[in-house]
Amino acid sequence: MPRKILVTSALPYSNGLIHIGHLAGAYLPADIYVRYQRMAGNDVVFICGADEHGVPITIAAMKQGKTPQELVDKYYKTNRDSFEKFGINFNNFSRTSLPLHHKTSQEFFLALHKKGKLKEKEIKQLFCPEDKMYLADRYVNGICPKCGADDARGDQCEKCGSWLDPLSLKNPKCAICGAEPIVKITKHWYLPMADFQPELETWLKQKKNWKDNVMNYCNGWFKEGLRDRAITRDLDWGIPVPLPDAEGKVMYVWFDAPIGYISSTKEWAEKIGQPDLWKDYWQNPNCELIHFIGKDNIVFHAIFWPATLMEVGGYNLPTQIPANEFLNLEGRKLSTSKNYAVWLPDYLEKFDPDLLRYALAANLPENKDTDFSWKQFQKCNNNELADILGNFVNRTLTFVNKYCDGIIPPAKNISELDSNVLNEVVEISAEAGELIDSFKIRAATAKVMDIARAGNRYFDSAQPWQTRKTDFEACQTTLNICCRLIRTLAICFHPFIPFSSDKIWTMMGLDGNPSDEHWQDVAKEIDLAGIKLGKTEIIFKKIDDEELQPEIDRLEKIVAEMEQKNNVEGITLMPQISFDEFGKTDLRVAKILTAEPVPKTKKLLKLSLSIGTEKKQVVAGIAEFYKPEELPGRKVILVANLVPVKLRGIESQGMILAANAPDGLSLVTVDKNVPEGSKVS
Ligand code: B3M
Ligand code: ZN
Repeated sequence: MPRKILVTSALPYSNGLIHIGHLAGAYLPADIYVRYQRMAGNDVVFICGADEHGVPITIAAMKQGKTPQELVDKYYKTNRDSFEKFGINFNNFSRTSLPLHHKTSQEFFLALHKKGKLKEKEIKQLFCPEDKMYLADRYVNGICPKCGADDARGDQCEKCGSWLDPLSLKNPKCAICGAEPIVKITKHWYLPMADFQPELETWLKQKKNWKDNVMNYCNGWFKEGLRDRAITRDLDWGIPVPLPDAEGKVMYVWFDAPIGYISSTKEWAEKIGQPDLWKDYWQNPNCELIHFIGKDNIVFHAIFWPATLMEVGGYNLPTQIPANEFLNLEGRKLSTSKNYAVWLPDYLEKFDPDLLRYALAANLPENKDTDFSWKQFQKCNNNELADILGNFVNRTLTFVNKYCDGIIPPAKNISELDSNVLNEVVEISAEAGELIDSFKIRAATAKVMDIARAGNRYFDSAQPWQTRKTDFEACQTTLNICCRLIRTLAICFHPFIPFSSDKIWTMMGLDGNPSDEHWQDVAKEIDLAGIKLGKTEIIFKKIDDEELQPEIDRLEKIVAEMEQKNNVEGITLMPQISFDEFGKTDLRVAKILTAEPVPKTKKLLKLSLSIGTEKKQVVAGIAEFYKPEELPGRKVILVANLVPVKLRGIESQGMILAANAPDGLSLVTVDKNVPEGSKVS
């Protein structure tokens, strides 16, 4: 029985271009999965679209001097085109500004409202007297009430990772004009998440094969207890709240965005002339729902979205959420604002899509953050695609052209060596399929390359260059088998490098397309004898250092600029203090005993430290730069006499010193072996 599967990739905001981090997180793995499932005979619909609402859009529009509509129109087209050129094979790439999506979202909102699932609350909110608007989310900046960082946004502090209430910001300023906001009363609608928590927990507990990152994250939220979540905003860009007393209110972007998966499916069904078919993917309990996302979207997909679906009722809940970790670039975090990224349109102007598809697939951040570097990209191309896969195809087809007039020769007597390799690749391809099916796409990539390795080994052992002279029939058999292996390779590589797999297929003179073949039939006994090869060429050319140097240079220049900027900024010293004032700070050498993540935050670690006779507990914003397991045993500098504060409900009894490096924090440590508790002055 074929499975029915609806696959989604996170809807990218229409406020910027697609970069390699996006690709590795939510798009490439989904595309590989989808292509494989189709070849495995399953019924798959692959849905995406542009996320066109919310403050990320309006702020970007303002910065670029455009209206939100102009901005989203621009990025919708560019992003849709680059996905297509990169071979991301969506059935539909919709947009959330479409009337169909507005209608669907309003139906969701009304359904919740009618069922009495929404809470209405009058709340205080910041309002800019100059711009005459409420300052939702990122429209206000100020000092973080938790860690004191001076550039916290209304919704979140980047420094300590806390989710904030804009009213709690100290010294708040309008992000548009810098004016000091006033407080006004406004009404909003909330999802009472605490009411939904028991049902959500029960549902999530049944998910036995979900990834640890997703489960841990959700359990962290549950442990703290879910709280009311506002799903409306006072903005003029977004989906109007469909209630009579809701003038000027729109839906919060994270309320409407996931509904975009449904409206995109509806749009697809309409486009193919079967307007009701979407129901078969959303309301038929036999359909699996799989959301591919990056780790920053976990809470929205694994908690808020399922809650919405449950409370509205009648829809399938996510079957799987294979969230990926982050991809770094040349050892540093990507930064879109600093242009430190590899942008898809730029890449596609210079290189083939398949090379990046392969390099990323071989290095997906499935269980931990991984790093993309141009050197690794070059290695993947030169040492694997060209030297292993390309070499096997090339040497085989060259022999067929040279010694068999370009016609695949017959296999007469199959030896043990021949049948062994045929059996071996059947096994490898089955294993690769299982790996993809269980979202281990990185391992699957290595597996399919093993088929080409097996091919090369076989070619070397069978020595057709010898048998050509001594036993031509044996030589023909070898080449026949090699051609079968190439057919298998074209099929198995199709999900990963579809353009090259099509090319190989055509070079082999085969009819149709490798994607029309069944994965299970890779080793079907088809005798290719008699088929005339198509025009052959080298599929993967080596990339030399000179070709990559401009890319490496571009990134190094950005790093240098970031460092320079840091240096220049660092020169503005703070006001002078006296010796006495400094002397009040009790700095001590402290040994880290344990370190663990703080639930529901990305940035905080809870540390316990020893200063000799005493232990201290500190909550430090270093989780993005240090893994908990690498910390115990390290000696750091502790500000030991700070008044304790509570961060995320956890007492922090001091602060550890760290330097602000351009790509993150670097802990200050001691040079020699100093006993813990030693005074630092
Ligand atoms: N646009 C956030 C992001 O691009 C958001 C995803 C929506 S998925 C429903 O990270
Ligand atoms: Zn303002």
